[in-house]
Amino acid sequence: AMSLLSFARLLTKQADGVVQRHKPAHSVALVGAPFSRGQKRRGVDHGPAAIRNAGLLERLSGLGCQVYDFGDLIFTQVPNDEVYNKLVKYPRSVGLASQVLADAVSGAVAAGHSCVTVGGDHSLALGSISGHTRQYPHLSVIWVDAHADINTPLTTQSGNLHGQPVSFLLRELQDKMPQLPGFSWLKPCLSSSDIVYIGLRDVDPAEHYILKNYDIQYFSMRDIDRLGIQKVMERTLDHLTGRRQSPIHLSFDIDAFDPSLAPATGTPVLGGLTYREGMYIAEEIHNTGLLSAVDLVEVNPLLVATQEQANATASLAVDVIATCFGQTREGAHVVYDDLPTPSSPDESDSEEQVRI
Ligand SMILES: [Mn+2]
Repeated sequence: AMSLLSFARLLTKQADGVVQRHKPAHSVALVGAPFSRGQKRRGVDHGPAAIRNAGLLERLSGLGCQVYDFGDLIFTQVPNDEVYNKLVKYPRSVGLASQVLADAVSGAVAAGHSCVTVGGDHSLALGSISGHTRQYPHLSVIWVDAHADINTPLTTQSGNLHGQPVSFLLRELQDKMPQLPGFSWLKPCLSSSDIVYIGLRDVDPAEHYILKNYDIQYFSMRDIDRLGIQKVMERTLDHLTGRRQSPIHLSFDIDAFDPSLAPATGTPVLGGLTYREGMYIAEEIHNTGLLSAVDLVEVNPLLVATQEQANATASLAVDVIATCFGQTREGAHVVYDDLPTPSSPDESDSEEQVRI
């Protein structure tokens, strides 16, 4: 049932004073992607439930969004999913899950929705970005993360595919990519100038080589310290939308935030985004009017000492998504065109007289 507040926000007054329902600001498809095989730690498949329990649907409805909940995808276990090259883990499972998600995101965007994918680990971005580009071949990707996730299967040290999705997506890297079992469906769909990173602070040597040699725009935490988040967002959006106004895909890893704010995640790194920097990023992306899909990944409610820490991390994820769809810190007014005035001037006169 719609809350009174959300109903009130759907109402607006026309110039002639007639109150009528107006078209919601966004129609949002919500896709749960409880997938964990892109990494080793257990629990990240509980991310979608944690984020739902933190009130995601209610918050989006409260903003006037029409939310279509696609539920949680079901990922089938691929039997005998042996490591590739003695290192890369669960290639067939990651490949299949991403294929399933690509179909879901593509379908949601084709139906006219903005698509929110809640994970699950970051290997899912293979699927969400591939699916998104089926509808919009030219995307701008903003990747907010402590890590660059751009190792290739031949440079990875951990073997975890959640540290590699970007390498599969970039056209320029394809001569460095081996054919992984389970990935034959995947076509590279981004150019290195289509992506900007924000929040980096734990980058492997091979990843740093790729960022530098393939001319990929990134803003590390040091850059945020140096420039401030306002300039970082200005430059990010100039870089991506300066030439053409492509739809934006935001891939937001909760580990971009400082671990004091987002402790429930698999690979926390000290010195991350503040709450205010995170909200500013999401506000600026909303303000472009170009946001078309969001991934919110790596919330792992099992990796914390207390339930409060898990709840705080999931609430932070909800704040990011809500801000992407129009929640503001300065407030907003849809229902007011005017302030209430005292109904009768005589009444206030008579009160005045009584006081005298
Ligand atoms: Mn990541």
